[in-house]
Amino acid sequence: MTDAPEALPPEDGALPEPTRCGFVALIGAPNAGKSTLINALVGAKVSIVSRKVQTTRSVVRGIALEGASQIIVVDTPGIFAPKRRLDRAMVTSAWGGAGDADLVALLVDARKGVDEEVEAILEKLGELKRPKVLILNKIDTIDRSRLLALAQDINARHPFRETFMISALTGDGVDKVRQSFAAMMKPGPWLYPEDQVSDAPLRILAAEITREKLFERLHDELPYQSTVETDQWKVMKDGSARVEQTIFVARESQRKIVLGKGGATIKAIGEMARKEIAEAAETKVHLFLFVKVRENWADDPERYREMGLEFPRG
Ligand SMILES: Nc1nc2c(ncn2[C@@H]2O[C@H](COP(=O)(O)OP(=O)(O)OP(=O)(O)O)[C@@H](O)[C@H]2O)c(=O)[nH]1
Ligand SMILES: [Mg+2]
Repeated sequence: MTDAPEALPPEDGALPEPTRCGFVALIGAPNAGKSTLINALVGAKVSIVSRKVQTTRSVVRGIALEGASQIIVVDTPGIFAPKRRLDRAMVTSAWGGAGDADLVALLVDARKGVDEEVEAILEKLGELKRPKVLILNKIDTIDRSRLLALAQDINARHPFRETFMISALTGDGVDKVRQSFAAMMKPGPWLYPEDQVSDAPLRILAAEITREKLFERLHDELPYQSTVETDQWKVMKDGSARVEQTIFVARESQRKIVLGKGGATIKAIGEMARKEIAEAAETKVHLFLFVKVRENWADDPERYREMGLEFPRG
């Protein structure tokens, strides 16, 4: 005997399927494709993506719908051996996100296979008392035959409830993942309205979009040594938004790079960011970017609060 109402044939329409809801944490090494997958599952851009490692800094939640299920997908920073303070905060936040979830999905770059980073995550995964699934990503880049061997190898190290093979980039296999997640959610009411795709306020998403453009535009260490904050979001009489953001860098030389010759670089970054922020906000946006040198921003608790990260002491 259960309390759940019996399913009726859909034509009847009298009793809808009971709703389901839950949290799925996506974890994995940096660059595995976690943010690409969350965007594909949600069907909207909720998390920024780049070719570089360590793009995602804090926990980002995207909201996917499948049938009567609301799936809250938690994107986490890549897990790696942390060195700097910001690295430690990111990795702690990733494991924290996994510990709170109803289901943990480990994403592995199939082309890279089991390297040191994946091995370290697999070793620690046993401590996590949560149902777990394995997702092999980037199958567009490798041979099917290698894929099966990889799935077996990883499952021998840590048994997963299910294994998926997908390409988050092309969308191959993503629907199947969403459907399986939906079936694994517990019966219960939805936590977010039907049309909401992310729990992040627009000002946070806007700062992330500008950071993504910094990643795209600038090379090597610079993106890691910078952070972006939205200082002001003002709705104007005509409905448009005036948005002011500060890009923090660690040194004067970096400020020069971000500005570019005659301000050309910051102008290009601002133009790309403005377009995408306007899309996300569904209104016209006037974007003002400022670049400030804060030598020790990566050791400043205030910056961590803005990113939604716990400040690691010591
Ligand atoms: N070929 C291919 N590339 C992919 C696939 N999924 C993601 N990528 C690429 O891999 C790179 C990293 O993707 P992200 O989604 O930023 O990876 P992430 O795991 O969120 O990375 P961090 O936030 O740094 O931990 C980007 O260049 C993506 O376009 C895929 O299925 N196939
Ligand atoms: Mg990411």
